[in-house]
Amino acid sequence: MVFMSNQSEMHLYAPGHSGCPGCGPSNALIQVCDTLGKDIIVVNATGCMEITSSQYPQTAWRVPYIHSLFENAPAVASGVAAALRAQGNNHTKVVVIAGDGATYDIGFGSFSGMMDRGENVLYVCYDNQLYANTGVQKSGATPYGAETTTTIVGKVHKGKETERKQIVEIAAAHGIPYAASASIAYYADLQMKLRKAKAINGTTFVTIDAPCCLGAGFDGGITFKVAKLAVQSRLWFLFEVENGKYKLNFNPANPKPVREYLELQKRFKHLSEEQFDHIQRQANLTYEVLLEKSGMASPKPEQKPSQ
Ligand SMILES: Cc1ncc(C[n+]2csc(CCOP(=O)(O)OP(=O)(O)O)c2C)c(N)n1
Ligand code: SF4
Ligand SMILES: [Mg+2]
Repeated sequence: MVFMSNQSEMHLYAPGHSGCPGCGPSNALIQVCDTLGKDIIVVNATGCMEITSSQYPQTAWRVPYIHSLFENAPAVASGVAAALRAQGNNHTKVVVIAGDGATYDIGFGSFSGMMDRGENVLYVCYDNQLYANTGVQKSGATPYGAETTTTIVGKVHKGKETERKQIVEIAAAHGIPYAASASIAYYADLQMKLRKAKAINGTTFVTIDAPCCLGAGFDGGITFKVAKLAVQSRLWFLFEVENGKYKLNFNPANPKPVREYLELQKRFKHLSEEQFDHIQRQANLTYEVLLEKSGMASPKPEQKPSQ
């Protein structure tokens, strides 16, 4: 491991990990660790960010780190939080870091249990919308229309046939004090959400759009462009749910067409006009719903009861 001369300039997630050049999730980890600081203990589920960060005898983590399984990362984090409590330590934050496969699908039971118990843990999902580590299978976060090795494109099937799970809403429905959606392309917003989530004594959840250049099929040099366009075209939203109250943090009132985002990625190269239209309609609809939930929708004309 190479150490920099000026220790204060070091990222807490070190360069030299083996993520692909332009890897969105690796960048998410740099932003997460730098924002949360040294006083954390990371519990990492399996996935690309575990494989590329912690191959013995090397590690990219400059904070205490435990690798766990999909099925029990939130349970392990709950145990660490209990141990800290028993020691009278009320400053170190336990942070789960897990992919979308771990969060939406494989480890969801454990995640749900942790939220139900209200453990003092911050759960961060780096959402690359697919199972990257095992060769690009679909996850519950994979968007409609995307091609993966398990949502194939051929004569009958044209990519994923269902929509993404609404994971922030699902987390918020557990009654946790804070759930939020962020993006690697909006650092100030991400920092605000992580700091807020860290300060709360209870279970908090932040999911981060972190595009995977290899799995989605684009050049690693445009990862931030892809992430930014997702937000600008209303296919990813920056919002938070604090004690049940929704807030849209960035209002893409003059959106880019979804096509601009989709056409940058090979996983969408087969899309038909009908599929583009479907995705555009869904994006607009999700926006309207979020505006409504955030109390930002323009008031509807008064409806008179029929006589
Ligand atoms: C219980 C279990 N099921 C499946 C696997 C195989 N597996 C390892 S990594 C992975 C993909 C994880 O996807 P995600 O959580 O999105 O992380 P990413 O690889 O995208 O970073 C899978 C399916 C496993 N290790 N354990
Ligand atoms: S496959 Fe995707 S998530 Fe994995 S290291 Fe490469 S860019 Fe990152
Ligand atoms: Mg993933």
